[in-house]
Amino acid sequence: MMHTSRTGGQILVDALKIHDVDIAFGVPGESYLDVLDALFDSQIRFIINRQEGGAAFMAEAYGKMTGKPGICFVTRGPGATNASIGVHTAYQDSTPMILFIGQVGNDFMEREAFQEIDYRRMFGQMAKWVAQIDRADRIPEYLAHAFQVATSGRPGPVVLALPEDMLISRAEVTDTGRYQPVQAAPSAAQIEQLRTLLAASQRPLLLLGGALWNEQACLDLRQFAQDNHLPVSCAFRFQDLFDNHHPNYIGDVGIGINPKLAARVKDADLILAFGPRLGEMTTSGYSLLTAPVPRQQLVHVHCGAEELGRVYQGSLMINSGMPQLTSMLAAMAPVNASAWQHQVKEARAEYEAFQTRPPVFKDGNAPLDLWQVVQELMQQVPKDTILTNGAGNYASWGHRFFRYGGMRTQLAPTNGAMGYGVPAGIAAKIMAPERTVITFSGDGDYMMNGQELATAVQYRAGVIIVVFNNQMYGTIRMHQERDYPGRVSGTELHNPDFAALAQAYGAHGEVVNSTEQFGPALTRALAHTREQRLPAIIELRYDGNLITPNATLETIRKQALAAGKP
Ligand SMILES: Cc1ncc(C[n+]2csc(CCOP(=O)(O)OP(=O)(O)O)c2C)c(N)n1
Ligand SMILES: [Mg+2]
Repeated sequence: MMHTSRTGGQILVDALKIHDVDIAFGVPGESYLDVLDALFDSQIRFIINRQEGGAAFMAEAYGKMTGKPGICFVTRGPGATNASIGVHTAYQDSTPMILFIGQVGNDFMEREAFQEIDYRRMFGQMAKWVAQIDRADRIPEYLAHAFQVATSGRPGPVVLALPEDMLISRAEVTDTGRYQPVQAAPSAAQIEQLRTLLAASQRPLLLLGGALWNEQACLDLRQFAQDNHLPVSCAFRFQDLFDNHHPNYIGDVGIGINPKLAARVKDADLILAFGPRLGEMTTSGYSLLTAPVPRQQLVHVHCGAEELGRVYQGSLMINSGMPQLTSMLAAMAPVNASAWQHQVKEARAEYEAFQTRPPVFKDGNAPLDLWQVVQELMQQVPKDTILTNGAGNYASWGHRFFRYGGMRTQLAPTNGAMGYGVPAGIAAKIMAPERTVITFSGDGDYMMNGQELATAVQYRAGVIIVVFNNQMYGTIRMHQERDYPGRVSGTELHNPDFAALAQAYGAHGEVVNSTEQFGPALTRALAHTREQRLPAIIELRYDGNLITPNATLETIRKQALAAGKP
């Protein structure tokens, strides 16, 4: 219907409602006051963050969790530059997201006015579409297009700049309808071809990943895997696409991959890659599959046509969304699996063996056993618990030993962005207050977005943040010891008392120094977050020498020295 005259801000917020937006994240700026004013009258929950990096990560986590674009509002130059990390993450992780940026008015544009940036150039390489809305009467069109682009094909971020004078100008304009995400689907002939390749194989392996999965797609996929007795692996940081407790699940193909699983991927004669980008982390530096022509037969299914054949020439490449693929797979007549059926049990046994107490804790001397911490965690939390993390070596304790309960129990950045876990955990708890949310964070990692703890307290988001405090940027130190043994440079950290810090924010905080202390501390934190609806930090203080499940810093250094490194 034709509306009476509205301001740009009102037209924009009305469009958000039409496109089903319930929550937006952001940091305010005087550049978009009219939007803030329109939000005042709307049902949309506007979560105010403490830094735009936190806001953008929260919007990204929203997009990952719901499949709907995460909405983020920030101000000009300084706000936009802070938010850029979330845009990059959404791009590499194929997450639908829309970043709105208050922009200099058209009256001052191109003078390098206060905080002025041309966002088309700034975000050109890390967003699917960057535009500036110069006329209020075209807001409905731009918004419909933005939602469409963010969710169709390979999902990703869209950036829209909002000049201040445009936002306060008035227009009479008709609203659009709700956006409709568009995805391709396999043809019947392609499914038949896939079936023929599968029937002819001896050692097939499923590799799941990427965007656009939903509950039903995961169920249909499970049916297909069961019917055809297929071993199922998940790509780097997509470990929740298949219930890790299921007997067909055999592990994740990511950083620190189980060597036995790596051997299976290399030795497979058919890889069914449903959804993942076959990127550097998932292919162990393009080594599990040789580029550009893999040794294995490869069926690559991806929602973005441009991603198919980007690195690897598959035997069969299918452009499809995941529900479109899996509904057809669930209906496909199963093939005779007698050639590989036994491999599922073997591979599952290898996965379970890889999850037993690892070498660094075998002698039982460490006061705080991180493997035991994860075991205790799994005992105490429900199966649908969401586990989030950022980047750092600490993340491997979750990735390797935690069993993710299925869709959507993991929020983690495939682009390896530090500082992601805390805002993602808070956003998850805001979206799903009834679920348990645990964030794993390094001491370095926590400090990159720890300010969002104030957001968690403000909105009573009872997330439990486990800070792995080894007093260093451990990942970099590990590489340092490998390449420049004994020459510690730029990687040591002197940290605050994280428990006291938590308390200063009004959160619950505890320090854990020994294995026995963790269980009771977790029980208290769970009770606190449930009853008070406030966040909690559990700081794990442990020996920094314990850098990975397999090797200590000391052994890495010794090996490097023995190899004649400088
Ligand atoms: C935003 C960002 N900055 C820098 C890096 C490079 N980096 C990767 S891991 C890491 C250290 C992480 O330290 P911490 O969080 O303490 O975890 P630890 O490795 O010690 O377990 C750094 C600096 C990154 N991935 N992301
Ligand atoms: Mg650290």
